[in-house]
Amino acid sequence: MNVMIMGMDGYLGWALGMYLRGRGHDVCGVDNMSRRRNVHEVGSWSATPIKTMKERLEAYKKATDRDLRFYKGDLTEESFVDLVVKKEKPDCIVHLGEIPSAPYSMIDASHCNYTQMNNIVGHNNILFAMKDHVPKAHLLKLGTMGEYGTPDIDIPEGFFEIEYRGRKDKLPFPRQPGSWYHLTKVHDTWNLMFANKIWGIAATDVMQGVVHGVKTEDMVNDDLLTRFDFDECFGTAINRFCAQAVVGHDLTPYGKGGQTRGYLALRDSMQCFTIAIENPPDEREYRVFNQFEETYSANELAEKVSKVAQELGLEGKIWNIPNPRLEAEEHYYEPDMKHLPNLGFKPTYTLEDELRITIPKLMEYKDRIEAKRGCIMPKVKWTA
Ligand code: NAD
Ligand code: USQ
Repeated sequence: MNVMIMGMDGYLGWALGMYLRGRGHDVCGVDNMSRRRNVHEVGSWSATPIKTMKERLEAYKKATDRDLRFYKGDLTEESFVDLVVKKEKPDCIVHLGEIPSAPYSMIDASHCNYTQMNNIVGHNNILFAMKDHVPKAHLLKLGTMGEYGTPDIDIPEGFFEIEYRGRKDKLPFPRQPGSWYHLTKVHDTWNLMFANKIWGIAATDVMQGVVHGVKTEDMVNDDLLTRFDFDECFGTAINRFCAQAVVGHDLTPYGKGGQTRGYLALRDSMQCFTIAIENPPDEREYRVFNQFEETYSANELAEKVSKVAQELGLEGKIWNIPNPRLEAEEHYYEPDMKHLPNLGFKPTYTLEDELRITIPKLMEYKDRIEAKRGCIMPKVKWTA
């Protein structure tokens, strides 16, 4: 299959490009390298010393004798997106090319607007280019479990049956996102459903939980590593806890630490994407997959990281600090996850398995985390 990955320089995109190529797909990618700039802007860098895209492509060729094609460009530029989609005519576009940080979008008006413009406009440009050049292709679009928020009832996969004033319908499940970033994903969802309705674009809208870990089997040497962030904006709680443990910083669950999310190992997220790509939706179908393996609260995560850190001779002390975010710190969380297992997905890596790979790998790069220690404690406040 001819697969185009939007956001191929990113945490997931680089790992996915190699994974799909290794399975025999023809893979090309697009990126504007903005993740690198945005992390630099907040004063940090990847704990893993990632190579430039040119070096990555050369290292991949050297290690495997396989090629990946790459286009540097911005998805918010309509003519660029039109051109690459027209040239490549992909069977499937995996859209990972958005700004993924909730705290970054909450810094101020310009970061909110940058995130919203980048994500919503880039996605719309892909939809229009698909309509014009590959109307029968499959769009695998990355949304987030955070679109649903934390309702006090079970969370279905996208839609639910509802009875209201004696009548029944199947409707989109209510979205209650918790940041300007998470809102971009909700806006994308409505735009995607509309494009599906009017143009019949076949789509898988993936509501993905937090992905963690740093290595996949394709990263046979460190020139092929993917990025791993630990600053307050681009580092997720679990990746931050791992980096914190490595440099002897206290692990920082926010507030009461009861905020619960779905988690998925990087290596298993490759399996999920591949299942979705190789089992495309029917013509004109719009489907939603919730994508995660296990659910944990921030406190439970910190305890797991602390346990593995201690096995490795690190201290792993936990310190619940005041929560800079506005969010439920104790809540019900019971999302469904049936569609991927129905297509054959089997979780293979537990959170602890992954931590036993991630933390030792980070220990090799302890100096890089230490050098940016000032980026660990949160400064961005959700409320006025
Ligand atoms: P990432 O920032 O590492 O990767 C995104 C890539 O897209 C970056 O390399 C960035 O430079 C590129 N990009 C952004 N805007 C672009 C534009 N306008 N034009 C071209 N390239 C652009 O993020 P990630 O962690 O790999 O996440 C990928 C996607 O998955 C995002 O949409 C994110 O919201 C979603 N997601 C990620 C997670 C997670 O835990 N990593 C969880 C749920 C959903
Ligand atoms: N948290 C802590 N301590 C920290 C950092 C975060 O307790 O040091 C807490 C947060 O308050 C939050 C939870 O951990 O309650 C998750 O935060 P996070 O930064 O790990 O993840 P989040 O902001 O939700 O965003 C991440 C990705 C995003 C993706 C989302 C999936 O950055 O791209 O969309 O996870 S989900 O969480 O399911 O919405």
